[in-house]
Order: sequence, then C-alpha cells, then structure tokens
Amino acid sequence: MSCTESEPASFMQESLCQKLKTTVSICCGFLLNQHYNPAFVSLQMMKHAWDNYKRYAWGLNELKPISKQGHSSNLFGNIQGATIVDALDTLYIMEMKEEFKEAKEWVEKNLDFNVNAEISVFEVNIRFVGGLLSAYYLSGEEVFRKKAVELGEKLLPAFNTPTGIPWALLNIKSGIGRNWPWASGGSSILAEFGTLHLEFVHLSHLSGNPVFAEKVMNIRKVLNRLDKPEGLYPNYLNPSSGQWGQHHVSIGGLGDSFYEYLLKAWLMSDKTDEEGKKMYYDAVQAIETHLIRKSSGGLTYIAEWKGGLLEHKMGHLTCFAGGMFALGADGAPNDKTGHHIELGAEIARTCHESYDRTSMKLGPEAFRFDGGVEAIATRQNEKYYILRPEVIETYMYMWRLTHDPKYRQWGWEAVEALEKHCRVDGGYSGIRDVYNNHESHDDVQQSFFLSETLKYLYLLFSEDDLLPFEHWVFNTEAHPLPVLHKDNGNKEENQK
Ligand code: DMJ
Repeated sequence: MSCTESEPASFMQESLCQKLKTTVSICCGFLLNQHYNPAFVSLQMMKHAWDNYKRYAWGLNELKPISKQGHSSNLFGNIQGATIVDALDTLYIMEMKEEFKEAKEWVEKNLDFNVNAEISVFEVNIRFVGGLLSAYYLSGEEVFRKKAVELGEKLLPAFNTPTGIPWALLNIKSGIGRNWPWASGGSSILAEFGTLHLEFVHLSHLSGNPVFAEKVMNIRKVLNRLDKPEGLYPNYLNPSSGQWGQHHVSIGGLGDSFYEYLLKAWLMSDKTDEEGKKMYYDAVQAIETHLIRKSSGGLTYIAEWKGGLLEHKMGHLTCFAGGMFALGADGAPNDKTGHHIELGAEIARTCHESYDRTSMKLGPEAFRFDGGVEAIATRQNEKYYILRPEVIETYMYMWRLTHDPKYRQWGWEAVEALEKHCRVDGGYSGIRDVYNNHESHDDVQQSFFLSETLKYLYLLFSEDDLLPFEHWVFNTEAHPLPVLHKDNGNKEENQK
C-alpha cells in the first residue's frame, strides 16, 4: 500500500506522508494502518525530539540539533536537565513508558538544586517546579513531590523585598536577589511575579506548609492596593517602592501569563477564588476597551499600550490569549459567554493568518497592523520562529471548546510546516526568517517544544477526556495541575 492509496482524514495532506515515508518509515507504515492518526504523528515528533536530546545532550538543559551538542541557557543558572524535567509529563501522557522511566531515574540521581546558581525565578518555577508537580500528580511518584517542594523552598528568598513582590533573579545558594538590569526603574516584571500562583498554591497543598500560598496571595494584595491606569496593569512594578514603573501594557511578552494565572487560579480553586475571578474579568474588560482593535481587513488583534498610545503590533506570545478568552468564556459576567468565545475565535483566526502569510507557514515572533500591512512582520528582527507553542495552544482550546474542525486542520498545517522546515537529523530547530524560502536554522531545540508545542498538538488530536478541563488546568508551560475540588481535597490525582 502506498501513501496515495490510503484514505487520509479530510484535513491531511499527502505531502507529510510522503516525507514521513522517506524519513520515518515506521511512522508512515503506522500512519497508513491508522489512516494517518495525527496524535500518533505528534508522538513520533516527540520521539525524534527526545531521542536526539538523549543522544547528544543528555542531562544538559537543551539540545543544539544542528551542531548536535548541549545548550545551556543562563535562565537556569547551572541547574541542569531542563528538557528532561519539562518533558516528563508529555512522555507520561503519550505513554512513552521507557523514556519516562529513564527521565525519572535521571531526576532521582542527578537533579540537584544545591548549586551556586543565579536563576530566573519565573523560568525555574514554570518549567522545573511546574514540571515536577505535574509528573507527581500524573505518576504518583514521591520523588517528584519531594524535588518540587525542595526547589520551592529554594525560591522563597526571592520574596525578601520591602513589598514581598519577588525579585526576577535569585542566587539559590546565597539567597540574594536582584532584578533584570534592563527593567524600567529596577522593577520586577508583571508576567514573572504574576506567574507563580498556581505552582505555589500546589506547593502548599502538597507540603502542608502555608508559606508558599501566603507569598502569592500577598502579591495579589499589593496589586489590589494600587491604582491602575485605565484599569490596566503596567508590566513593571518596583518591589521596593511598590510603585509602577513605565506605563507599558502588553498581553504578550512581559504581561501575558499574569492574566492567564488570574483565570486559572479561579478555575484551579474549583471556582472558589472570587478575587482571582474578579481581577481576571475586570482586566479583560479594560483590555477590550483599550487594546483590542480590528484591522481594516477585518482581523481582530491585541495591540500594546505605551502611556496611552497604541503600538499596532501583536507578538506570537500574545496568541495564547485566544485560548484564554475561550477558556474563560463560561464564567464571563453579563451574559458575555458567547462574546468571549467569539473573541477567542477571532484571535485564533488572526494568529492563523500570521502563519498563513509567511512562506514557511510558521508564524513570526511579532506581526504588525500598520504601514499598509496586516498580520505580517516588517522588521527583520521579528521574523524568527523558535518552536513556540502559543498558536497551537489556542487551536487546542478552541477545538475542545467548539469542536470546529478547522482548528484541527490548522494544527495539521503547523505539523506539516514543522516537519518540513524545523525537523533536522538531530532534532527540531527554530528558524531565523519564516518569510524566506530557505531555512536558516537557529540551532536550538527549546525545552518548551517538548513540554508545550508537542503536548498541545497531541491533545488537539486526542479525545476530550484526556486531561479534561473540569479536572485539570495547564500552567503556562503546559504542565497540567489538578483542580483542587472543594469536596474531595486529595482525590484529584485519579482524574486522568
Ligand atoms: C514558555 O516558556 C511559556 O509558555 C511562557 O509563558 C512564555 N514563553 C514560552 C513559550 O513561548
């Protein structure tokens, strides 16, 4: 039987099959038997990414798939193994049992936080704490719980500031913190200190120590005491004075996951966290009024706000908001459920356009709606794609919440583009210019490709009862955390 003789699902293209047939014959054989089962394709992609990481960069943070060696980002100081910890739950969910076992053994023997390292509190929290928590909840293996709590304790000195708003950077040996030198007026960053809530609530839940939850509840308190310009949250907040820095508002980089965590804190609390709920819907109201615009070509986008002036640019990172609006639709006040779903659908469409308008059918880092263009990057330094998940993440939420088949079709287009342009012998690489016809690879296989991009693809093509939304919320690195049901405090581990 050949690829062309099989009966592909309606949204499949032959080209991938042909490519897989030559590059991954076992996969293509399976695809033919299963009528191109796309969840299985995501699994094969995971296998390629993981096997190459294992072969060339085992134990290091990330893989350089062209030069076939390890890559260490200074975001993790000299904590090692980011790809292993970030990938644990994806391996588990995809039932890659051998790989999960070897990853667990590495964590047991080698994951060490007693190092002299200055780390990003945000990155270590979302990838390491989040990854360990999910691995624990999914597998029930005690080692992950212990490591998560141990790491959480190492992060606590970051909160030793006059306001309790944590530092961005922390030396986990000395406990000395500081902020990014580039941040406005020595400020901490909204998306960084606002993206600790889910993990820290779970750390208290699992350790019995309330200190973690107290730290993140205090962040809320500080924010609620402050005046917000036009109801918006600026990206910069000084941890000493408790005052805003520059009035720059973004739902993409520097702001994004703060909003995501307000909504998910409410959902994860089994809808008891009324404060999180109110903060989320109030913020969305202000975002709609001041940031969301429609282009003359009819594309809805979320602009950036700089002291009252709009920059008509949207980042790839901002594309997660489509999924967020749809996920929050159910609880929207004033009968606005349909409106929030529609907003999610419009953002998904715009982000799909940002992919479709490139040569490679992969989205740029940022795209603009000015100077006669719509959903296109105009600056050379905004044309790259680093295997980011946000657009596929939004397709996954939109699919689950609407079952409109176009979201699976768009996800499949992304699979084809990833296979064609990002897959190399040594793994998957980012691309420097998605408008070019020839790939210039950046030679980094980001750990979030395994934790997020491939997991969201797999979920997009799986049944809704795999990690159902009533029982799980995903942290911003796609690590599933159980909803803390009010009536059965500790049974959430069994709801997979
Ligand atoms: C991930 O680490 C997380 O999704 C984060 O919230 C934003 N950036 C990357 C992926 O693009």
